[in-house]
Amino acid sequence: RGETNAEIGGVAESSIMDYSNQIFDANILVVDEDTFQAEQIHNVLKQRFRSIKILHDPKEALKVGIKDNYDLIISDMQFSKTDGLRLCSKFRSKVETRYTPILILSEDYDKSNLVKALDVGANDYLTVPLDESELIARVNLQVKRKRYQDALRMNLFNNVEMSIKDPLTNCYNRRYFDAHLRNIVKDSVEKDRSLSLMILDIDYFKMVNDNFGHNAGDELLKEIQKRISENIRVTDLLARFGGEEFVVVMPDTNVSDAYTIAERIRKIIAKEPFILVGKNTTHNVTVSIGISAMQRSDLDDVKKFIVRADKYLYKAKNSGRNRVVT
Ligand code: GH3
Ligand code: MG
Ligand code: MG
Ligand code: MG
Repeated sequence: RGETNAEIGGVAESSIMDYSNQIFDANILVVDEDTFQAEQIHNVLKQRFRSIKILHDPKEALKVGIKDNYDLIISDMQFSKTDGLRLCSKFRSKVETRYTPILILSEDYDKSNLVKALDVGANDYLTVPLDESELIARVNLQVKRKRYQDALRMNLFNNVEMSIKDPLTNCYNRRYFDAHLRNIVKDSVEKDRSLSLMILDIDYFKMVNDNFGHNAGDELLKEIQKRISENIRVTDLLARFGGEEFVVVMPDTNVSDAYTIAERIRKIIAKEPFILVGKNTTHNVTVSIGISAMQRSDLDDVKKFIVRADKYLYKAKNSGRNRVVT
């Protein structure tokens, strides 16, 4: 009955069986129509856990449980208008409470109901009359498991973020761009829509590093990224292409619209001097931009799409910088 240590991924047994006077940082919701029983649970748990909320109405509990972030929900099996199983499956069907541990309280040892409870997603159960130390042990177990799962989820999320985002500017990195460009091209070809690509390179960026230091250069890169992202659509893909080069892929955008967008970005960067943090000065920065229009044949080799934009960027540099070339 219940869960073993193996199932919770090696959370130490000592911590589960820890009955010291320590208060755990847990937020627990108790749903029980029986005010006496609810009070009894409250009295036991309040000595061990930071926050216990008691609700008697299952409807209200559903609302509150979804709105506030609980580490554990303890629900009675019987209610006058519904039953604990239904409440449990409702919690499971909501994204906010999909992974919230649920403990079911059963008035008597009704095996078929308990099996059903586990079936609809309850994590564990307790039988009444309640045994104080069993209540604490089972609540402890679920709270620890929740902590452990949250940590895993967070870890996974961070790893995915790290592999596709550039840590300095927080926009997509080259790896993400390379992995997605072909799909975007394919999609545009299939839908017979236009697609444009711009490469933006900061002019004389080496001078910023040389004159103001690498940190100032980094701050400037962040500000450039900010100005670009503020002037493109959410459907456009912005990525850091190289050290001080950015690339923007713009679906449903022909060359002349892309030129308009690029000119807007160029002007916004050239017009407003950059504040160099800690240097007590500002610096005027310009960028050069090359734009290419997607051709159906780019699907054979999407590098050609990038190479064309890069050629125009080179032209922009050679014809005086601070300009857009298509
Ligand atoms: P232009 O493009 O106008 O020809 O001149 P530039 O000086 O910008 O060109 P170049 O490509 O030769 O130099 C780019 C410089 O960008 C070199 C490198 O030190 C700097 N850089 C690249 N990545 C970073 C970064 O992450 N942080 C900082 N601070 N500098 C970087
Ligand atoms: Mg460069
Ligand atoms: Mg360069
Ligand atoms: Mg440059």
